[in-house]
Amino acid sequence: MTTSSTPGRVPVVWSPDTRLHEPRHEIWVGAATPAVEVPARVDAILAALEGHPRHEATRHDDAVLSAVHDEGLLDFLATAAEAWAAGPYAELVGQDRVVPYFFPTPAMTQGMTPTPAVALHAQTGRWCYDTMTLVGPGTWPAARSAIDVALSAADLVAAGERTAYALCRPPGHHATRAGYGGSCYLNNAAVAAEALRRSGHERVAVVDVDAHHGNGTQAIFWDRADVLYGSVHVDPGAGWFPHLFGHATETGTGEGAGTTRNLPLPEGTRDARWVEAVGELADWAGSAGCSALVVSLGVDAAADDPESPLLVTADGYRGAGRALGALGLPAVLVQEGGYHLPSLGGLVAAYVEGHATS
Ligand code: SP5
Ligand code: ZN
Repeated sequence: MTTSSTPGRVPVVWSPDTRLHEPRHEIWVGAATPAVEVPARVDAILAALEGHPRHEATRHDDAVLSAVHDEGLLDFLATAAEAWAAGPYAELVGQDRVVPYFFPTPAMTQGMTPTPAVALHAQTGRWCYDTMTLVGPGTWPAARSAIDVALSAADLVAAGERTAYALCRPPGHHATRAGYGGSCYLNNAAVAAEALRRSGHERVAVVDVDAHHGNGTQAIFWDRADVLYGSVHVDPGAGWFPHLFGHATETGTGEGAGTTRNLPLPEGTRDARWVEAVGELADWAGSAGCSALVVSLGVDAAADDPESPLLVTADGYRGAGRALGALGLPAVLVQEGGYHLPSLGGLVAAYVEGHATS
């Protein structure tokens, strides 16, 4: 067990099983487009973090996972690919990815209590809220192993490491208690935060620097005072995913009133204002008396990222790392988005270096 850390060296926790998820496609505005959340992301990040000690995740039971997610979602994700393979879909449509076509929204049910759908292709939309997040044969083992990665990193921090990096894939911050979407299935960062709570930290901050708002993490902790959620992201009010959430007016409810903070930024923001916004979230988390930190480390705010609107550079990510590392809190860094394979690893390494040396 490590009880002291070498400055600048951050344990990198990973699992080879995170490569098993192959989404292949995203269905977007009715067309199948090539998936960007691909297994090669894992190897790009591992290569860039080669100088840091590497730890393979160990298996954890479902206790923390079940505290964060609805059992129905977990059962669906664990069994959907096999059930799909057993159905007529290969013959009917010639493809083996579970994808919804039917969504039981309030507009359809209009206050009536629906009887759960029998057909698998009609059940999927109960749990999946978009058409971009396909489930294949490797999705569950990968998503479940990403939870083990997050929990193993939280273990290292609980044992005295100042900072641990969790190479989670698929990402997680769009997954809600009972829903998946946005290329996310299980909420790795929320599970890490819950684990830190259970290891004795009375108040934990989750700070999310992914280009997109982490609506899942926000929803999971929306009414809780013991886990703060702060995010900097491209403004959903300008038309960006996740569309409904991430506005500055969303601040939490009940005991969680004031424990959510959103800093939506316009397209074309660039480093200076983006790093300043990360600093505002760091100040907020620091002054709220948090004793541990989870960073939802998406690097899709980078200029090279496909569709990236925020135009952040590696220097910007290094600056974000410095701002959050300067809090001096025990921290689990959880990988979220970031899709430009040639620059992805360098962006993660820049953040980790900034965080660990500040
Ligand atoms: C974890 C994370 O970063 N999830 C990103 C989810 C948002 N994706 C929105 C993509 C919408 C448009 N995609 C068009 C693909 C055209 N090739
Ligand atoms: Zn993102």
